[in-house]
Amino acid sequence: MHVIHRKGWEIPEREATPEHLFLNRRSLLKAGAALGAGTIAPGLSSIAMAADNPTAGLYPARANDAFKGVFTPEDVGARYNNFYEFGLSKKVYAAAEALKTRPWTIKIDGLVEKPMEIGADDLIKMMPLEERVYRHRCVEAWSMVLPWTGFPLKKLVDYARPLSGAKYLRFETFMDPKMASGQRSFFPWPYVEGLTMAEATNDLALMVTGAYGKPLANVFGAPIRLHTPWKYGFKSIKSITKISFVADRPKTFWEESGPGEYGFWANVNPQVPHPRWSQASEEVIGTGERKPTQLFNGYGEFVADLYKGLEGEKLYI
Ligand SMILES: Nc1nc2c(c(=O)[nH]1)N[C@H]1C(S)=C(S)[C@@H](COP(=O)(O)O)O[C@H]1N2
Ligand SMILES: [Mo]
Repeated sequence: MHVIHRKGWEIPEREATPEHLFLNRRSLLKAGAALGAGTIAPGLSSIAMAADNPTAGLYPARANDAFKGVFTPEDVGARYNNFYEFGLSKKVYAAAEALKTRPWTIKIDGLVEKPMEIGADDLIKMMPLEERVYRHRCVEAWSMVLPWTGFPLKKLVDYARPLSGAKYLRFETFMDPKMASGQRSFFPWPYVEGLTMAEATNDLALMVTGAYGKPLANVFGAPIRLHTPWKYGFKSIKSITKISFVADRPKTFWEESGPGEYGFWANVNPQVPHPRWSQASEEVIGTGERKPTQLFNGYGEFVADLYKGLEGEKLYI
């Protein structure tokens, strides 16, 4: 796939690059000089991956030059997460090791030419993987920058061959309260998210299969999750088992949990506060620094068109 190089997608170093990030980057660069800036040197990370992963050979994938940048170190990014299936704390990485990611199938159903079920490994092998460094902004007013591997969701939409009546995608996470202790709590499990067809086929919408140049660690939502970097992080559903093409707007997990606080659109906007806190700035995880939040998390020129004519909607909640 060819992506036109656009300067605006780059993450400049001046954007929150603390001392230890520089250090981390410098050692990465030294060790992987031949790879060039923005790519990931294999074998440097302290965080292990499953040895028996048949897709391991696909990593690191080719870097997408339009999305290079300085990212949050792995020992920070993989140690501060939201994954409510495994508890409400940010330190869920150990609990998330209970997630059994193989075998894993993804159901594609609803308004498609032919509903199907596909193995996650087969899907990942079939799709054109690339590395993209993306900003991530949680609705709780913190952020990080993550080096993902994945493929554009649009590729999966094309593969699914939706019928003309399909207006939305509805995503669902696994449901297994025995394995995932958090699913024994009062929330409306399983986790559900949704996008419009136009959002899903925007080039920024990424199906993520890896991070830090390796297959996705459990805590990031293995084996496959979504990232829509212009939206609050809760839209980026983890550990997907079902994608349905539907005519009506799906009711999401967070809309059901807190309808006054979380909506369908959830586009990042510093001027629209959460009912209980400001969204004007964000804490950069790992540095303690606060910086101003950007409209659409800085990706506005690429996604703002999606919302023309929808001004009456609650686009920023
Ligand atoms: N299934 C599922 N997906 C989820 C969540 C979750 O609890 N369960 N948390 C969301 C929230 S609030 C955020 S901020 C991101 C966190 O992604 P990260 O841990 O990879 O940074 O995942 C999102 N996707
Ligand atoms: Mo979040």
